[in-house]
Amino acid sequence: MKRVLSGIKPSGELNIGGFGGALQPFLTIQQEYECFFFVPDLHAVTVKQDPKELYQRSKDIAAFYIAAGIDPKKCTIFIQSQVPAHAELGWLMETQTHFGELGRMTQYKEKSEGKDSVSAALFTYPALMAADILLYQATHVPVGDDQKQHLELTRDLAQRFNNRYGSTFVVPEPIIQSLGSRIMGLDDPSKKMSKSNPNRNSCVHLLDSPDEIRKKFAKAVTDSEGSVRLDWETKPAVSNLMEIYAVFSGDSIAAIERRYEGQGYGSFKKDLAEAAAERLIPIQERYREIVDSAELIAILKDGALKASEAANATLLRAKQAMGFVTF
Ligand code: AQP
Repeated sequence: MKRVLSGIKPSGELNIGGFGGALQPFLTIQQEYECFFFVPDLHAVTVKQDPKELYQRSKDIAAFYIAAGIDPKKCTIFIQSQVPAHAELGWLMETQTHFGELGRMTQYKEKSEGKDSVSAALFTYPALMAADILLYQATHVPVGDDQKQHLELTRDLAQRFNNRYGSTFVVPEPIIQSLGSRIMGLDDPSKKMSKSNPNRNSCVHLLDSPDEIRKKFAKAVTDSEGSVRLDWETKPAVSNLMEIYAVFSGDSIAAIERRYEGQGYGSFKKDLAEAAAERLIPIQERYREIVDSAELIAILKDGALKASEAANATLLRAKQAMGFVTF
C-alpha cells in the first residue's frame, strides 16, 4: 500500500501558498494513497509562538483540511504533539544526524539570517521532520520546492539507520508537483509567500473576504509590459499570478495566455480574484461550521489514536534495533 505523510505548520494564518502547495494537492493524493495528514505544531514552536494563537491555528489547520475536502473517514488527521512518538523518534534521529548536514539546510540559513539568537530546535528540526515521515513508513511525501532538501536528508537518515541497525525504515520517495510548488509573494515575486510574513498584502489568506481578495490582487505587483505571458526569468510577478490563476481555475497556463492575449492586466486580475473567491468561499463556510465543533475534536481524537498505533509500532522497532531495553 502506498502511504503518504504530510502537513501544514500552524505558524501563522493559512494563505494561498499553503493552499496551492499543500492543501489542494492533498485532495488528489487522498484518492491514490493511504494518507496521514497532521498538524506539525512541534515544528511551529521552533520560533516564538503566542500560546493562544498556536492553539487556535492548530485547530484552524485541522478544520481547513476537512473544509477543503480531505475525508476523515479515508485519511488519518491528527495533531503532532498528541502523538509523543514524534518527539521520541525525533531525538533518536538527531543522534544519527551530522551537525554539518543540518548546517547546510537553506531553510535554517534563511530563518536564522540577521537574528541575534535562534532556538536550537530551529537547527535540529529536519531530524524531527525525518522522524515524522519515518514513523509512518511513508512510501511517498509531497514536497514543495523548499522541502526537497529536507526530504533528501530524511532519505539519507533512513538509509544510514537501516545500514547501521538493520532494515527498519521505508526510504520515502518525493511526489513532485508541477503546479503551485512555489507560490511567491504578491508584493515581491523573489520571496516565497509565507505565513510568517508580517505584510498582510503579501498574500491572500484563506479567510479573506471576496472584497479583500479583490483588493489584494489589484495591489499585486506586475510589470510594465502589459501582457499576460509566462516567463519566470523576465516576468516573475505576472508568471506567479498566472500560476495562482491556474491553481484556482484548473485552467492550463496556455489557456490563460490565450484568453488574455492583447489585454492588459486589469481584467486578468479581476478574473483571478473571482476564481480565488469562488473556490475559497465554500471552504470558509465549512471551516466556520467545523472549527469549534465537537465533530472536529472527535476526528482529531480518533486520528491521534490511529496515528499512535502506527507510530508506536515503528518506534518500538527502532528502539529495539538500537539496543534499548524494551518490554
Ligand atoms: N508559497 C508556497 N508555495 C508553494 N508551497 C508552499 N508551501 C508553503 N508555502 C508555500 C508548502 O506547504 C507545505 C506546508 O508548509 P508549512 O506551512 O508546513 O511550512 P512552510 O513552507 O515553512 O510555510 P510558510 O508559510 O513559509 O511558514 P513559515 O513562514 O512559518 O515558515 C509545504 O510542503 C510547503 O512547501
